[in-house]
Amino acid sequence: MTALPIIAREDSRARMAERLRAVLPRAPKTVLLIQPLQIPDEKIDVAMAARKRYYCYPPYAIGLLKTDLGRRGYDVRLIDLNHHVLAALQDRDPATTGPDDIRDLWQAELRRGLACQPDLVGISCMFTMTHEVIGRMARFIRAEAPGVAVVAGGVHVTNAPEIVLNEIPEIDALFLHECDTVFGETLDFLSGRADAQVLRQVATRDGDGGVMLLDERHAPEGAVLDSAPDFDALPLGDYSAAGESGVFRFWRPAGARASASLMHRGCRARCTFCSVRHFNGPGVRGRSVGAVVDEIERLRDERGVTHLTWLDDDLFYEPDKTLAVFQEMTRRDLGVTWDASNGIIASAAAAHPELVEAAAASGCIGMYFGIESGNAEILARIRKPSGLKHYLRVGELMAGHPGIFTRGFLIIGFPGETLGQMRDTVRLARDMALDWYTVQLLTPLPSTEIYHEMVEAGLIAAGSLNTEGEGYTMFSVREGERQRRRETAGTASGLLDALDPAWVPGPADMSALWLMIDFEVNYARVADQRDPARLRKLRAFLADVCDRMTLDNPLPNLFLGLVEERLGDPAQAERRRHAARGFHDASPYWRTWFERLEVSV
Ligand code: B12
Ligand code: SF4
Repeated sequence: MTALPIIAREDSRARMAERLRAVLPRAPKTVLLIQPLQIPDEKIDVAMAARKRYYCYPPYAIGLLKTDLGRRGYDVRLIDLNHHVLAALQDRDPATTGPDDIRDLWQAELRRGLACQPDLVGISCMFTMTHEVIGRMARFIRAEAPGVAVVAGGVHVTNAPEIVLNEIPEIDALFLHECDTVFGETLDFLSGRADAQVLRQVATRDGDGGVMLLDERHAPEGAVLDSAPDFDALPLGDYSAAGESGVFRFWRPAGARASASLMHRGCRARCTFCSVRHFNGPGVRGRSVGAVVDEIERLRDERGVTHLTWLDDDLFYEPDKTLAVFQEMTRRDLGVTWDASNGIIASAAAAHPELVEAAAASGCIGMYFGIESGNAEILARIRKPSGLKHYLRVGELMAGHPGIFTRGFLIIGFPGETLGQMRDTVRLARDMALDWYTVQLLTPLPSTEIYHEMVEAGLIAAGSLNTEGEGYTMFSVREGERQRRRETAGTASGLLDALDPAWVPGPADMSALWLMIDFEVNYARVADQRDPARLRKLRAFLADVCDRMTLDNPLPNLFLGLVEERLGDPAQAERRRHAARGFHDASPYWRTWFERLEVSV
């Protein structure tokens, strides 16, 4: 996969104006905005969809665009193909539903959307792994409605505009970075209501085989940021019945209806593996307290939402304002629970225990912390905004809030990372003692510093999206799912035979390492746990893993058996152990691993 060179990263508005007039409609009136399916048809497992394992977030981005375009007088329709397909799959028989049926589902819904005869279709593309999907959608739109212009916006197209324009000829132009007003201003320009001065954050082909791009930025602030998304007739209150909104389903009140909200844009940090700084620019911009809490109240009253996940990258930025939001939620007695599935910066939580206190009082039931590594040298190299002492402090702090389920993100496989450094991560995770950890393999995202570093080191190819294969590739759903495919294939490596701390494992060693580290930071700790409050959290989590997330995995069943026994339920304990024995005996993969991990079933 090669990127087109950007021939003219030019600031000539006149030329851009001319090109946009050539490829986009004059005086557009009706605009169709699409949240795409987030996984390609053939990668969707229907049984997993029915267990609500795929993400199903409200389409916040296109909701905001509709608010702005509506104010400007455009007729805007929204369709959410991701929700549409996932909701439809809840009632399908996995044995008889295949990729063709999934394709038929999104195509029928897209055809229904096109019936409004839009002048322009806008596709949202957040993720690099959605690249292929948006290509298919653009081709379908071109075939169904040949005269209609197609544009796209979002994080992926911002990170890799030349690759998108090169590989998806059906997309006419791209909108980069945050487009709360930029998209509307461009439509106003096309309609003759604004002059070319408004053009920015837009890319298109230059007509000579290259790409032209106006990258002058305008980051939304103030009243624009305070706007709430207009979700039109989308059935927001039903989204969590079709998939995941936030990752704490097992700890939310039963029957909760989950949605999302946003307090801040951007992040104070600039971790080398993360694309937030490139996308949102430096600094953090926050909404006003009233705008945030009013939005939540309306979601509850008008859409029946009872649980929220924050979309923020830096929720605890502006401690006073964040505190005021939590206090206002408590004062209004909203009765809405919430989680921070995206992660909180540990040093911010450590410096502001009052925020954690107020969070708990305002309905927080789950927090993730971005930890990544337990090795000080790696943390400095990746520019993590927290250090080991912050992590340990957060561990102590959160132990005082047993109602909040705490999780930590860990990453292994940084360039040059040794086994000894990974062991530091295991040690830190154990000392920090959060409730559970998610271990991920490093994914080099286009536009990030680590991506360029790895290209220079020859670890990945320049211009590659790394969406497929066994090396440094994207997570399609969760790393656990990729692991499950390996289990089925029965490929355990002989990694445990080579335990030199100075050894730098390569991509081929990562699947075995992932399993070992997951075992060490999570399951091995269950055996030491005797505190009833912690055990109840583990029971809720592990039951969700066994009954919804991975149905025939002996490890969580075995440890859930232990938890049930400690909580005084011998019948459940035996049921889980029996299941664990069955899954273990049926799988050569797990028999090998149980032996290596020295676990007896
Ligand atoms: C919430 C979130 C999620 C949610 C989903 C949100 C959704 N709507 O579907 C969930 C939990 C599902 C998720 C999952 C993942 N995520 Co995520 N996520 C985010 C996060 C934190 C916020 C996104 C958001 O809602 N922002 C708020 C809204 C208002 O902004 P916006 O969506 O960007 O929209 C604006 C512009 O993009 C633009 N725009 C958007 N669409 C369109 C369309 C048109 C036509 C136009 C004109 C403009 C436009 O205008 C909008 C208004 O300003 C971002 C970080 C970030 N700051 O972007 C990471 C981020 C997008 N995620 C990222 C990653 C890596 C992942 C995962 C791979 C994580 C993992 N390891 O599993 C998965 C991938 C899921 C998959 N499909 O396989 C990366 C993506 C990088 C990349 N190149 O792919 C980001 C950037 C974070 C990072 N660390 O770098 N994520
Ligand atoms: S703290 Fe999180 S969101 Fe901020 S730059 Fe680092 S990884 Fe990205």
